[in-house]
Amino acid sequence: MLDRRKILTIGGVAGAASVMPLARLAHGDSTENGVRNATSHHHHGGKVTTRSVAANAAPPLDPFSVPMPVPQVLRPSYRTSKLDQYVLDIQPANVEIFPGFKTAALTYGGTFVGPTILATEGRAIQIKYRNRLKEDANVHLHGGHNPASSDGHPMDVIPAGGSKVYTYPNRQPGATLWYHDHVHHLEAEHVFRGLHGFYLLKGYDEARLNLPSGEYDVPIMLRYGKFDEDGQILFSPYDDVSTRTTFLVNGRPQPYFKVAARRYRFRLLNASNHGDFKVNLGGREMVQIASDGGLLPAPVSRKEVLITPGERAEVVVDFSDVPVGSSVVLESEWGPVMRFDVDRRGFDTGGPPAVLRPNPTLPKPTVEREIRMQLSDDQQVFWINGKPFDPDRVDVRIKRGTTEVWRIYNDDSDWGIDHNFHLHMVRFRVLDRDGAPPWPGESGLKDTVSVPPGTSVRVQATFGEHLGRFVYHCHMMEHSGPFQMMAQMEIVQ
Ligand SMILES: [Cu+2]
Repeated sequence: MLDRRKILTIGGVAGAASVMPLARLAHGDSTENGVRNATSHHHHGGKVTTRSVAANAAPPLDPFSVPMPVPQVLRPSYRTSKLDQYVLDIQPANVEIFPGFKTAALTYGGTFVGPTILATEGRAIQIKYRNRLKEDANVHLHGGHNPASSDGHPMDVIPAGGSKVYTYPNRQPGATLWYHDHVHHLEAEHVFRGLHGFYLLKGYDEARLNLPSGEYDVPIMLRYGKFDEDGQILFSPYDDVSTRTTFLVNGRPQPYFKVAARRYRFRLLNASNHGDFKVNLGGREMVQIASDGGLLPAPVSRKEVLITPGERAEVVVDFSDVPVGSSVVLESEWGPVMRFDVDRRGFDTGGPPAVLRPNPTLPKPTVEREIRMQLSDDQQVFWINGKPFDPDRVDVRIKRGTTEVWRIYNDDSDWGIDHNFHLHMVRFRVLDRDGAPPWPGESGLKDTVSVPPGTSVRVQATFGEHLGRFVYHCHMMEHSGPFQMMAQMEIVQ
C-alpha cells in the first residue's frame, strides 16, 4: 500500500527547505548550469546551495584508464521449446567501479550493470526475481509489451525476502529494452544505486539486414553517478543533480573500449535518473538504425545524438578508416564520456541497408487527450494534468484496441525545467513537435520522448493488447518517484 508517512516526510522536508531543492533538481538538466566531468570537482559559483547536498568527491582517476566491461549474458536455468526460464537475485553487492575501491551497490545478480537478458521475438521468457534486499523491490521491463501483472507497476512490489515470476511474451518487434526497479518512492534511489540492466530482444527481421552482430553488437549504458572519497554512492532525492558529475559507462568511470577497425552496432541507453546525454564522436558519422521501439524505417546519419533518461539510440559506427593504434572519443557537452581504442584490423561486409523496418500504418485515431506536465502551484511536487500521482486513482480509461493521439505539454517554461514522457505497455509514433516535424531519430516507434520546457509533442499509440493498470510518467526519476510526476491508465475491454 501507499506509504503516506513517506510522502508526508518528503513534503515536509521539501517545505522546510523551500522550493530550492525542486528548482535545483530541475535545473540540473539544463545546459546553462553545471559542468560534468568525471575527474574534476567543479563548484557552481553563484548558484544557490541547499542543505543535505554534498559535492561529488569521487576518487580521482585519469580518463580512459579502466576498460569498459560488456555485461555478462544471463544463462537460462531451464529451456523448453517455447520458453526460457531464468532466476535472478535482487541483491546488495560490493562492486568495483573505481579501481581499488569496493562500492556498496544494489544489483541484479551481483553486478552494477545487471546481466544482459537475450530474448527472441515470439519466444517467451519467464524470470523469477528473488528479492534479497531489506526492502521492497520490483522490476519494470522498459519498452516491453507485457501483461499488467508483469509490468512492474509501482504498487506491485516484491517484498523483502519474497520472489515473483515475471512473464514476457516477446510478441513485439526486436528492440533494445532495459529492466530497472520501479517501486513507488524508491525507484530513483534503487536505480541510482545499480538496479538496471539490458534486455535485448532480437527481431525476426534482423538477420537479413547484415548489421554488426556478436562481439560487434555492444550495449552501452550511459549514466551519471555521484560518489564520496571512498567510492561510495551518494544519493538524495533532494540532490542537486548537476553535481552528479561522474560519467559511468557500463558501470565504469570514463572507460576505454578496444575495437577492431570495422563497423560496430552500439546500443546506447541513457539510464540516468536525470540528465541528458548529447553525444558525438568528434564529427565522425553515427548511423542511427534504431530507437526505443527498435529499427527505424531507414538509417539516419547523425553527427550528434541526444538521449534523454530512459531513451535508447542504436548507432552503427565505422572505424575502418581509423589507423590501428588510434582512438575515437565519445564526447558529450559536459566532456569526454569514453574512448574507443582501435587496436586491430577488422573486416566486414558493408553497412546497413537503405530500408530497415517499415513503420506499421497509422490507424485513424478516435480519441485525443492533453497531458500537461508542470511543477505544482505550491512547488512541492510535480503534476500531470494538475495532480500528483495517486495509485488509487485511475486517470484515464482506455478501451482496448483504441488508437489515441496524446499531446504532451511541458508547462514549466518559467522554471526552465526539462521533462520527458514515458508510456508503459505501448509504443508510440511521434507525430509532431508544436506542428513541426519530429526530431531526427524519432521516425520509428518510441516509448520515451523528450519534451523541453514550453513545448509540446504529439504522439499516437494503439492501446492493445493487455488489460489492466499501467503508469505513464516523466522518466526523470526524482520527478516521477519522490515528486510524483506520474499518472495511470486502465485498459478496459
Ligand atoms: Cu520531469
